[in-house]
Amino acid sequence: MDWSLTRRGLLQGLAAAGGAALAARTADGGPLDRLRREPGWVTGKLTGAQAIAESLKAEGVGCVFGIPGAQENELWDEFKARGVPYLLAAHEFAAACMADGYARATGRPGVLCVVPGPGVTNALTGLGEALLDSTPVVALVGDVANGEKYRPFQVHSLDTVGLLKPVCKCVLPVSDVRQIPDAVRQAFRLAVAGEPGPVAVVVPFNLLIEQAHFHCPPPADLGLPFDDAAFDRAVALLSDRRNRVGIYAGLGCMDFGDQLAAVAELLQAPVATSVSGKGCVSDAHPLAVGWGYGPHASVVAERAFKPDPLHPLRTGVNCLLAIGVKFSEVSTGFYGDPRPRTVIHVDANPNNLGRVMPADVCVAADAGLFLGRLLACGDVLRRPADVALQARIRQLKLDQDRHLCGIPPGRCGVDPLALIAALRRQLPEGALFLTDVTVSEHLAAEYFRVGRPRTYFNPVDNQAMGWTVPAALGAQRACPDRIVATLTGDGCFLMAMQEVSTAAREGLPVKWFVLDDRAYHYMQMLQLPAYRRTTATLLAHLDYRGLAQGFGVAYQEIGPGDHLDGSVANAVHFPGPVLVRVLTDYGDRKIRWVEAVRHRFTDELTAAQKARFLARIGARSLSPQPND
Ligand SMILES: Cc1ncc(C[n+]2csc(CCOP(=O)(O)OP(=O)(O)O)c2C)c(N)n1
Ligand SMILES: [Mg+2]
Repeated sequence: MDWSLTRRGLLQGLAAAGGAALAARTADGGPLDRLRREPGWVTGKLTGAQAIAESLKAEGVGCVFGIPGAQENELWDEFKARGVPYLLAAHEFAAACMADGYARATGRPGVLCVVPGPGVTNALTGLGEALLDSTPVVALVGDVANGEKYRPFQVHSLDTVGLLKPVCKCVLPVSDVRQIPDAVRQAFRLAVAGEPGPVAVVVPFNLLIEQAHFHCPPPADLGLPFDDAAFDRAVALLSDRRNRVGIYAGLGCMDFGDQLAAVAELLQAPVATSVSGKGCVSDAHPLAVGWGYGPHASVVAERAFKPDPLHPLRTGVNCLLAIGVKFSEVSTGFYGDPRPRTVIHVDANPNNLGRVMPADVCVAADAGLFLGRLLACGDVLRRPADVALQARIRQLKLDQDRHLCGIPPGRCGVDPLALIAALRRQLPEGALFLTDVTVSEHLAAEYFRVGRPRTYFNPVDNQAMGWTVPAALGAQRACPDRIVATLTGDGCFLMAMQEVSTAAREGLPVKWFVLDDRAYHYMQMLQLPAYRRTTATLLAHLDYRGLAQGFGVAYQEIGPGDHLDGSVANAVHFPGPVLVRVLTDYGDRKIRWVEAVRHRFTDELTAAQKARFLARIGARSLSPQPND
C-alpha cells in the first residue's frame, strides 16, 4: 500500500467533510490521529509536560540548560523520556548565560529551564544580558499552582511574571494546558523576530500533569520588516558622490557578512563594527577597519573615517550608514562616536532608530533584506575602487601589527595586551573567543582581529561579570568541534567559577584564560584618577592549581618568564577543559576606551561638579591617600 498517498487522500477527505472539527474530535490517539502526525506538528493526547517536550523537539532544540526543582521534575523527566537534550548547570545565572552563549554561537534560540522563586531570581542577570545584547533565548519557567489548585503561601511563590517582564522581550503566561504548544512555539518565533531577545513561557506546575488532546501546527513565521519609502531616501543619499560613506555595522548584520562586504565594495566605504558586530565582516577584508570609529576604539577605524593627511583635499567619512546597530553606551565609549554630517540608520527595531545618533533617514528594516536590496541597486551605487583608502587601511593595520609585536615583557606579570596578541596569533580562525567584564575587554575589542561571524562574544550592555565562564560552555555545547577560549578577569571568574565543575562533568573542553592580578583593575582604573585612591578592589589569593584539581580539569600557569605563544598554544590545543592562570601585571598600560570615556564624562560635568572633583583631587594629592 502507498501509505503517503492513502494519508493524503484521507486528509483531503477530511477537509472536504469539514475536517477541522472532525480532526479536533478524533485527535485522541485513534487511528486518524496516528495518520495526522505531520512533521513539525504537536499532536495526540499528552500531558502539559509532554506537550512542552514535543514542542521543543518540533523546534529542533539542541540543548535545554537549567536546574530542575519540585515544580518541574515532571518536565525534566519528559525531556529524558522523549530525547530532548539537556545540560544541568550549577547555578541559574550560569544556565541563562549558557543559553545565551549557545544562541550567540548559532544564531538560534538558546533554551533555559528554571524553577520559580530562586531559580528565576538567579537567572535574571543572565536574561538581562540577553535582553540588552539582543540575544534570542527561550526561558521555560515553572510557576506555583494556579486555578483550582491554587493555595496561599506556596513555596517559591514570588511574582514570576512580574520578575521576568523587565528582563524579557516578552513573557507568555500559560493558564490552560491546551495553550502550551502555541505558547512555547510562539516564544521561538518572538525570540528571533525583529531585534532578537529573551522570551519567557511561564507554566504553573499543575498544568504539567494535566492532559489534553493536541493538534497544533507550527506557528507562522512573523515576517521581516522593510520600509520601502525610507529605503528609497537612503539610496538617494548613498548614490550622491559628494557623500563619502562609512559603514557602522552591528549584530544585526552578523549573518549577512557577504552582502555587507559586497555593499562596502560597491560604495568603497570603510566598515567599522560595534563590539557585538565584530566578525560580521572579516577583519582581513581590505575595507574592514575594526571596532568603532571614535577615540575610544580601534585606531585603524578612527583614522580611516577621518580625512587622510596624505590627501588633504579629500574629506573623511561624511555620510554614516549604520546597519543593525543601537549606538549603546559601552560600544560607543559613552556615546563618543562622532556624528558625520549625514546619518542613515537601519534597524529591525523602529524603537532603536535615531535614539542615540540623530539620523537623517531612519529605515525600519531587516539588515539582510536592506543589504540585499542595496545590492540590487548596484548600477546607481557603484563607485570606482578607492585605491588611496585601501592603501591607508592596509598601512594602519600594519602599524597596529607592529605595535603588538613590540610589547615589552611585563615586570611582575604578563601584560594583558601581550596575551591578547598571543591569543590572536594562536587561536585558529574558527575558534570561539569570549571576553568577560575585565578592563581588558576593551583591549580585546580594539586589537583582536576576527575572521568569521559568530566567533567573538562579549557581554556588552549588561556587563554581567562572570558571563564568560558559563557562556563558553553553552557555545562549546553548540560547537563541539571548535576551540572555545575565554578572557576572564579574576574577579569575574570568582562570580561563576562553579561552572568549571560542569565542564569537567560534561567533558566540555573550554579554555578559561584568567587574568590573575588579585584586583578589580577595571575599578582601580576608574577610581584612581578621580579619587586619588582605590576602595574595595582587592581580591584574595586563590590557589588556582588546587581549584583546577578540585574541579577535575587540567591546569596551566603563564607567568612573565614563560614563552607566551608556546604556553597559549599548549592550552588551546589541549583536548580537555583547561583552567589557565595568567599572572597579570597591568603596569601602566593605557586603554583608549578608559581614557576616552573619562574625558567625555568629565566634559559633561557641570562647573560646580568639576570644582568639587578638582578640590578633592587637589586635597588628596597634598596628603597622599592609602590605596586598598
Ligand atoms: C555583577 C557585576 N558586579 C559589579 C560590576 C562592576 N564591575 C565592573 S568590572 C569590575 C571588576 C572586574 O575585575 P576583574 O574581573 O578582576 O577584571 P580586571 O579588570 O581586574 O582584569 C566590577 C566590580 C559588574 N559589571 N557586574
Ligand atoms: Mg582582576
